[in-house]
Amino acid sequence: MAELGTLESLPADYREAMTQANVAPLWPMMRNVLPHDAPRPVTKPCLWAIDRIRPLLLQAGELTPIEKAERRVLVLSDPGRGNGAMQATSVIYCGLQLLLPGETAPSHKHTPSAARIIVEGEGAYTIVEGEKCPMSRGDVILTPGGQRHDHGHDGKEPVIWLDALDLPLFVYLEGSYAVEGKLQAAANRPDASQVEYSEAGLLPVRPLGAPRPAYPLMRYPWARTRAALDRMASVAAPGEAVELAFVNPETGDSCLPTLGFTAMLLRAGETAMPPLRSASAVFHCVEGEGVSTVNGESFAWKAGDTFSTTVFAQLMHKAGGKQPARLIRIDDAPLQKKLAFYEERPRA
Ligand code: 1HN
Repeated sequence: MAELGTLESLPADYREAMTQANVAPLWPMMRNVLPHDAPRPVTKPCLWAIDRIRPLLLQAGELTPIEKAERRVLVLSDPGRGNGAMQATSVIYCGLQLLLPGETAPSHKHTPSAARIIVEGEGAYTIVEGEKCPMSRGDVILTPGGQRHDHGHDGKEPVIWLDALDLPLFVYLEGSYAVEGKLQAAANRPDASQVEYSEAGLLPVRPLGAPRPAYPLMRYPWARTRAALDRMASVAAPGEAVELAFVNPETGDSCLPTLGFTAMLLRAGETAMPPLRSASAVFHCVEGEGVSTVNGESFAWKAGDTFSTTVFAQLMHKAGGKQPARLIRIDDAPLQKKLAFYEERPRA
């Protein structure tokens, strides 16, 4: 393939004239945006160990009252983009949020969509469009774009959760904003979606013509997810992946429009070598421990830890030898599928 011309090879007065005219030559920049054969990720894989971040988060609880924070969060900043980057990967924002007993985080709604994975503590809840969703470790709770939400805490211990949002996409689209509102009262049927969609394959019957809710299931309790993983593991062949997707039970689509969530189980000592995927991903370990290798770089993780992987990463996960490891994977595959370029390639 031909070498493309450089900027330096152009006469200085020509370059200056282009700058004055607010134009620039494409050819010196072309390979930056169209590398050959596969994207060149900006993202650098990273491990965010809960033991390192938890004390800082609790300290934030002392340093910054909730009234001064609105959301008390330490953002998981991609080292490839530099500290302060509000991105864990290209499309995925993640942060660890702390709510202390008695606190409330004010009500708002915004264009980006969110899901929370509860890391520790009991007694907190989030109210999403009137539906009160209790929070327990490992639960996945949705806050789809445009839906009002606030958080509260009736318990006795700090509660920490991992927020995942498609915020970077909305910022890029110049489409990110929030509308503030008053704290919500819980509706008369708390956690209703959880009750209505409690069994796979069984859906509530609605009158003819009644609209199907866009987001029928708001909370995926860990107890159910864990039991489903364990049932799968009991029939899966050794080495066969045990992974379940969090989906909209009415349509089978991903639970949020742009971000996908799956729960995976690795049996004690088991190794998984997934295909190369065009989607970027963030993994959160709910139970157990293990090691993941991302393009040859090793990250040892345990319950509460979170790590990121790049697009088309060579991945290997290995669970510790004592107990199964249970992880939740967040990725941007649903967005890539909507844009019709999601791809999987066999491992080299
Ligand atoms: C947000 O609304 C929450 O509601 C958490 O808890 C983190 C990060 C950026 C933008 C909105 C929440 C957020 C956020």
